[in-house]
Amino acid sequence: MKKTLLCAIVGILVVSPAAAQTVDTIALWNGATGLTPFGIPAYGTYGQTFTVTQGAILQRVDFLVGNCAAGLDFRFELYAWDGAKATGPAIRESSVITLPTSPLWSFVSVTTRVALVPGEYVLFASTARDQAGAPNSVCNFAAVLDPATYTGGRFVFLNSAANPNLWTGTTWGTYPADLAIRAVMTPASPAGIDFSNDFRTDFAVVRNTGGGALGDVTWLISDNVTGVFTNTIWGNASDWFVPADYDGDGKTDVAIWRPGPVGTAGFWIKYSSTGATGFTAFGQTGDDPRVVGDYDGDGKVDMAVYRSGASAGLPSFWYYVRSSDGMLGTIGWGQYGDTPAPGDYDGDGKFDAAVRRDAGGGFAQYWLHQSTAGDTAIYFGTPTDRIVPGDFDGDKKTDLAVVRSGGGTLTWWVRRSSTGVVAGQTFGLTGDNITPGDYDGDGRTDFSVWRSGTFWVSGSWVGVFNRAWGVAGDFPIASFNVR
Ligand SMILES: [Ca+2]
Ligand SMILES: [Ca+2]
Ligand SMILES: [Ca+2]
Ligand SMILES: [Ca+2]
Repeated sequence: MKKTLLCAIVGILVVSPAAAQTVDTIALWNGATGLTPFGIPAYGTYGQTFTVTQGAILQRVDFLVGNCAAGLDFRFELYAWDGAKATGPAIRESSVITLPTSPLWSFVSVTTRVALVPGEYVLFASTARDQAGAPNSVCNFAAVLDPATYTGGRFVFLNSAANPNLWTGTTWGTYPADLAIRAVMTPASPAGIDFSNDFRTDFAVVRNTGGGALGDVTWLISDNVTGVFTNTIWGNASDWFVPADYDGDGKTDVAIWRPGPVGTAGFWIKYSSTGATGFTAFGQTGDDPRVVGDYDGDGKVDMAVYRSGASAGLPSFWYYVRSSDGMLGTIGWGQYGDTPAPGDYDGDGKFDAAVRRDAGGGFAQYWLHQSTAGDTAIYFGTPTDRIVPGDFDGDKKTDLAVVRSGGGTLTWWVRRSSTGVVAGQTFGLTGDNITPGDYDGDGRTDFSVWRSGTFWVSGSWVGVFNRAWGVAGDFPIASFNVR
């Protein structure tokens, strides 16, 4: 392959502190240097490998390509990288991008939100799927001809012609350079019910396999990405299911809360990090344990219960065990008749107590006790809506969200924390289990329901899809804290 003249390149890899893993070699590009030929029919695949060291959400990819002898179509792809070639299925594939016949650079920006686990990946542009009927063309890809510019990866290429199978089927070529590319990444955060820490909610149901009101239950888990199936017998049919990441390894732990008198009631947790099991006496019959969350902000979910005021006018209390020091935390918030609706509404990493209160006239008011932003009350929805916890806009702040049944269908109403704007979307049927989670791995909670053995997901990135899992009568775990 030929290249343009190497010009002096000054500077170091630019890293934004707020997005620790962002890769940006465009900042070092001299405005002229490029690699060629990218185009049709040969050398149709140009890519850049890169390394993710901590879970990250790839938000956007920018690059410059142009100087095309003829217009052409290509797609941008994201795959895992095995050291020699792309591997596995596409993590993301863009729609077709068209380059004009032009002597100029085109700045291309591809928004492609997706959570990535630590590892090596390859971002590449390829004409392989889009060569039919196209004229021969040669383009230039902006690049930095110093392979030490970015040490987490390098420029790679493939003479893939019109055969995309070669992406994963043959060893790629290398050349000492980095593409001029900006891969904007932000830290990923747990995706609700995620037993494998890949930032995607898993498909999981609990089944009464023992039979009867006190029958043993089995947790049946299908990993979202790999499809690997695991089952765990844990708890019985009269327990409360409270899956959460109690040991802070990023993986949801199988856990139940068993009601009973003080000293008997408590949390039975199967810790993912060690496989050990533990019992902690906490709470008493009548408490609501579905308020578990990270109240002290140390990255571990704290065991917690909500204890409603006993009668009209009496206050409610939230009790939790601080995972940071084992001490009891107490929050007085809410009153008899309220519905708990906790979350991290101010996005400081600490769970906030919150309740919904019937405000009269068919209105509901949410009273938030935020750990940093303070107390506030917001009118939202009706007192009979189902409360759906989640971060639907992906700003790491819990959004007020409900599901309302009407006319045989479900409407999801979300008040985005980023804008305060309320919007509704119909998804699901009356009677479905409501199973919010981030199933498509873009960092945003998706609308999802489970119906007689099938999860239906309206992915915030990928659109509607479904996955068969479980049978009628099972309990989908993702609905454990929907009220
Ligand atoms: Ca904690
Ligand atoms: Ca908070
Ligand atoms: Ca949000
Ligand atoms: Ca999503």
